[in-house]
Amino acid sequence: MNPDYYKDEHYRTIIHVDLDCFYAQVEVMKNPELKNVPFGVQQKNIVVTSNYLAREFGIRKCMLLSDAKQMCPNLVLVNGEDLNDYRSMSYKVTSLLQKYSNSVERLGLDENFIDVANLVDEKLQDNTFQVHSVGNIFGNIETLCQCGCEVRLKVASLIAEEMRKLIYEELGLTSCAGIAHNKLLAKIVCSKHKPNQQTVIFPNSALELMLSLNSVENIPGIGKATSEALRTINIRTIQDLQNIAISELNKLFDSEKAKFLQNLSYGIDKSLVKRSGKPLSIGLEDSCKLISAEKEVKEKLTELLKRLLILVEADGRIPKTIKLTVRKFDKLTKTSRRETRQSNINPHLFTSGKVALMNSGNVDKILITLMGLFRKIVQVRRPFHITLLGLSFNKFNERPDIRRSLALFLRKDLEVQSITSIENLNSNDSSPESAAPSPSSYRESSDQECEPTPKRTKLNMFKRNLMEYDKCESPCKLRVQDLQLNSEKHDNNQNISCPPSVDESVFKELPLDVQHELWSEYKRTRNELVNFGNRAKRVKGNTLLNYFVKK
Ligand code: DGT
Ligand code: MG
Repeated sequence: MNPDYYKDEHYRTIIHVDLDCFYAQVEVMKNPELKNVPFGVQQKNIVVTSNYLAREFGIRKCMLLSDAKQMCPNLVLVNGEDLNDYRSMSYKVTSLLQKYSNSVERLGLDENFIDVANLVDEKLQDNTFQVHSVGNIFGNIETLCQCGCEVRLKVASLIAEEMRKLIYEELGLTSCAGIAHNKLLAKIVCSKHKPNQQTVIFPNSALELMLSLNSVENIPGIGKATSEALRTINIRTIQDLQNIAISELNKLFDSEKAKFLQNLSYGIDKSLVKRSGKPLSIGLEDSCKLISAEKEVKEKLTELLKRLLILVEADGRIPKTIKLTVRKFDKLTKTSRRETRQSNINPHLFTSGKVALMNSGNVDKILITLMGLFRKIVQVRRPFHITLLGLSFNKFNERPDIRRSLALFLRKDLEVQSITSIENLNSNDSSPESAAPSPSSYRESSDQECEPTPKRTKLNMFKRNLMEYDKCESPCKLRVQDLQLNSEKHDNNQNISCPPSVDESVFKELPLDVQHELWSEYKRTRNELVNFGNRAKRVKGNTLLNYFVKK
């Protein structure tokens, strides 16, 4: 093998994080009494995982319920068919890991690969950084490679320790980590010491690690079909796969796959950590006893939709399409067939308030769409039998940042109401920050929208705040003072209520400081009305309060 190939490959620095008995840990959070009893998480008649106490009795993942009960008669069982809590915790873990690298790849609900090569480079530039490794080391360390990979992997082991600590401190979950120069080795070595431990492997021990797997079906990346195909040419062990002539593998697989498989047996994996985005679709489906009436279909869809809205809420995006899946059962032929139909939905249904607490009117609107889709799939005037219903949202828009849209709303107003003043101010203001707004924005303004020019000092202050807003890296950094135009200073401890003209459900969702701002503005307007009656000037332009006034 070309030594340069190894050298380049060794540059990579990958951490694999796997949460310990994931579903079980989430269940303990919901019911701490489970902590000290052996328990399993059940889906249908299978124990999909168990806590480590139950594993001491021999309980293994995906064991039949009956076998598990025989092994451990005191085994407590928890239903784990609703994945909502697991899914939302899973995304929280990934978000924490994304603090360390842009390249985070999710695998299932409880595993993540993180490429930390850049972070390792950064740490190594700091001369005061003390390089050492933490946790377990797989294999022997007497013949370490001299290319520098050893130092990099040691630094990565320190980063892995920090990640696991963060996951524990922030979310209360313990995890394992594997550290290696590729994804394959990182994943395999991660499982060598469990639970709540981490293990690093240096490239010189790659072969030893692969041989420790015994059978090819234990290699991540080799599924059931591939291992069955390999068995037809008598390949069962890792050594079998290493020793077979590639021409033999080519009889079963294309040349790319044949090479890929043989590489795996040597611990070689060139695949990159693929950055995981948000899921392309968010969906749920439930198999059910025969449903033969439209009323029952509607009830089931209502239940599914409410559960799905909780997931959409956690995801944060605004759905644009909804898809219905139906499995029809034919009593004559005793066969089932799945069919799907999808439809656009109005994104405005999701734009105010909490999605999960969507008002019943909006839920009903979505249900009307769903029942329309259902009638396209099923001829409801004839007898029908449904054994599964599923719903998913598939296209999404990002939710706009409320502060950013507020600032843009107010900035437009500033441009409209103060063309002359800004020009005048600019000519007097020597501050380099105070560049004039672009002339094109003037042209868009219309005279009808103009209102009296605000006082010069306030305008000046507001303009400076907007300049600061422009300099913000992220709109989230916009402070509430930046939005304070003509508002009185408020005492943080004062009571605030929702102004009568504002939708209360929207108000409740706003950050506290924006609520303060709205309430202050409402009080100021109300006082003016009390003090000046009809002489009080109603502010028609883009004020914060007007932004939220019910249409
Ligand atoms: P660990 O990592 O050995 O400490 O234990 P877990 O429970 O984290 O197991 P893992 O990492 O293989 O899988 C993560 C979760 O995924 C696990 O808590 C339950 C679920 N799960 C695992 N295997 C299966 C399966 O074959 N079917 C189903 N439905 N769920 C599974
Ligand atoms: Mg796990």
